Amino acid sequence: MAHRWTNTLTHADVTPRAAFLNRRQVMAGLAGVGLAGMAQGAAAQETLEPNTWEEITSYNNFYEFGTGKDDPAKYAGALTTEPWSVKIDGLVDNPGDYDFKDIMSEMTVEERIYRFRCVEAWSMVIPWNGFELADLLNMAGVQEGAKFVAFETALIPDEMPGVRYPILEWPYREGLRLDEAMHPLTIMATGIYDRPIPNQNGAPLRLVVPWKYGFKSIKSIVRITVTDVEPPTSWNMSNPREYGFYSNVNPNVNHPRWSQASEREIGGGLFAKRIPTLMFNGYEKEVAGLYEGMDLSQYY
Ligand SMILES: Nc1nc2c(c(=O)[nH]1)N[C@H]1C(S)=C(S)[C@@H](COP(=O)(O)O)O[C@H]1N2
Ligand SMILES: [Mo]
Repeated sequence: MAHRWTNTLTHADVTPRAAFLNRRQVMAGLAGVGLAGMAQGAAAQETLEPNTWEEITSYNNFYEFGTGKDDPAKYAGALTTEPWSVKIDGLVDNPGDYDFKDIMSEMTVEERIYRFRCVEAWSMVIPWNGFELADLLNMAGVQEGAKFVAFETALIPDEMPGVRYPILEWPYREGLRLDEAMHPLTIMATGIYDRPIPNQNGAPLRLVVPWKYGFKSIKSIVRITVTDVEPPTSWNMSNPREYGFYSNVNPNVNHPRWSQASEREIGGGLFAKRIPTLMFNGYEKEVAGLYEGMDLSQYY
């Protein structure tokens, strides 16, 4: 039975287009609501040129559709994203199957643009539309004793040619510590460039955690579980030495098989330059406090 909210927004709450565009220019490059005033945001705005729609939607990792960078663009179109529901369960006051449309009617997505750097072996800047994961978790009502949040991607073998291969244990799984999940930079993305998020990027909703490596950003989410134990994650299960639970961007902690001190910018063509990897992907000021006192080479 789908859990339903009353939509408290009226037409007057919708931001007029002109104000919205103006606000976009004013808004800090690294985030939307709540973070616009940050000094680092102003600096980031100048340097954070978003990649093109073409770049963002044609070079993807979504192994359920194959391991080639162009497989998601080729095959993810077959994924049925409507209707879509997200099960929220575990240590919450209001567990249930939440219809994606109901979630969207409750969130003020159109007001928010998060222009985040996303890195792994390559880097892009993507102008996401979405809302803070905290808003969704607060709606579900996180209970006392909760410590982690687990996520699962849809597993639809008929529509996902890649899941025939046991490259990862399906469904794709990810997890965050509760304080990471509640941080305002942790978003649920539902759009790119003011358009619905394309299937290859994780329609209809995917996680974005800009200070962590790209693989933490789980796509096409169907389940969110609030729990008191650290949840298993797909990449950690497949190779625990190479992929830890935290996976924070950190130039000082190398992947066992390659240096993570620099990354290649997508969009630079043949001569794509390598740029130095920044601690926490440039969001150190905002998130370093989450890890105070932790040895990040042990908790990688
Ligand atoms: N379900 C699912 N989510 C996933 C992946 C995947 O294979 N399956 N790949 C991850 C990896 S390795 C990366 S780098 C990012 C890529 O996101 P993008 O294609 O939007 O750039 O998605 C992450 N989310
Ligand atoms: Mo990745």
